[in-house]
Amino acid sequence: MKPRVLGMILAGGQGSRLAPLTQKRSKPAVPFGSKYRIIDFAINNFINSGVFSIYVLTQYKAQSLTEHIQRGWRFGTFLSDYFITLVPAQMYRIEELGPVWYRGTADAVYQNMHLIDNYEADYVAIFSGDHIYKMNVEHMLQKHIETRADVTIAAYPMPQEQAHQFGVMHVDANWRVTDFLEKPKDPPSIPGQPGTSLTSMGNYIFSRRALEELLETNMGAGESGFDFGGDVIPRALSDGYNVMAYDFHRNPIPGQVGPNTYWRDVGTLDAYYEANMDLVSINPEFDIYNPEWALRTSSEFSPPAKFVHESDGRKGQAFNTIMAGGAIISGGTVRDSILARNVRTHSYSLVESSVLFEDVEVGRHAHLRRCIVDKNVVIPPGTKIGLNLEEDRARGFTVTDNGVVVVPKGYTF
Ligand code: ADQ
Ligand code: ADP
Repeated sequence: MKPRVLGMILAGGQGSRLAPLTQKRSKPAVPFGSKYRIIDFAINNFINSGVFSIYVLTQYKAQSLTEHIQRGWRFGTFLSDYFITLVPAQMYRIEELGPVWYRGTADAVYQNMHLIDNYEADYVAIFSGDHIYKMNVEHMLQKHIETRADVTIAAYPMPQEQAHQFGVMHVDANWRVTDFLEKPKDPPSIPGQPGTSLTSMGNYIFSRRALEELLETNMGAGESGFDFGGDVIPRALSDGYNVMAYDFHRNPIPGQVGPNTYWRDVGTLDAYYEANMDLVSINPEFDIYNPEWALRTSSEFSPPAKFVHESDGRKGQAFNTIMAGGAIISGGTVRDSILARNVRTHSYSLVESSVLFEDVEVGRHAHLRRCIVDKNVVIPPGTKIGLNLEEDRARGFTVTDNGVVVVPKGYTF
């Protein structure tokens, strides 16, 4: 019999370091790469790995995420094991716990243990909805089963100077986790690999019984805090559970040659911007065109994209750019940019190295460089953004450490 695997995506994070993009939506709902939302990558990882029973746990500012999932992600089948269902914080255990929202990642699962029971899961794959990557979850499950693990943690070797933002593990020669430190100030390196630390990707596979014991016995008895990284994993180690690390670099993706190395947290505006720019580089590190690992998203209606070349010589043109349906480049130039649905750029405008969200209009003679423009912004003719950062700060735009200018959703000039 095939094991029953339940997928749970943690999608409640505030993503405050991505503000203003997360002012009105949670991090997993932030648009990425023209057509996608960040959460789409996690959902595709499950679906492409044959995990079709998926709960998405939401909390903060979930409206945009809810609408995205409801519109776009439906299996439309009578098979009851095929579902993508939103699970908002709803105080399901109010009688026991009092009126509390999800107090952390592990609590989000703890408050929904009934879903795991009802599904009669053998394994529960609890994945973060915050990252851009491809991951074959089936392969990780195989390793979890082969090693008879109670918990398996996906592990990514990271430059040591960045590792303090993550959970950091020590493993033995068999990749058994011997120590786990959540966001240590001074992260240790991998023995024999100075300068590199083994970090947790925040993706876990639990055997059901271990998950129940760890959550019900410890958290339910008030013996543990509420996060997987800070509380449950260290607890699993001190209680003697078999905790294994899974080497992400050995994760095989159909249609992809070489080791799987691409995983981005996109937790800051600069990281988010760079990950977008990678997609329009000549040889992107992250391949969105691999037919063997389809990247689906909510398929909303939009008319075809269009380039307009006027008879007086005004050329609408784009280079090294990806754009979604409904975009019209009319007599202006776009370079090295990402355009979402229904973006309009007008004659004599120049858009360079920028990320434009849905329904952004760029007026005549406007010039944009290295900026992110959130949804529903009309940029008046002649406006310059990203050319004088002092002026951009004075307008109230966010300017990142690397000088990327972010225009918030619905901004009016
Ligand atoms: P953090 O980066 O601190 O560390 P965290 O804020 O705990 O991540 O969020 C993890 C995931 O859970 C995200 O997808 C987020 O959207 C979601 N989430 C957060 N709070 C939630 C809530 N209340 N309800 C539902 N979902 C919620 C974690 C681990 C580290 C690991 C990094 C990898 O603790 O050990 O290295 O992820 O990014
Ligand atoms: P996104 O910009 O992520 O695509 P939308 O603009 O489609 O999100 O908004 C999704 C939903 O979020 C809207 O239907 C609306 O109900 C809600 N929403 C957006 N902005 C606000 C706001 N400022 N206050 C309250 N609800 C909002």
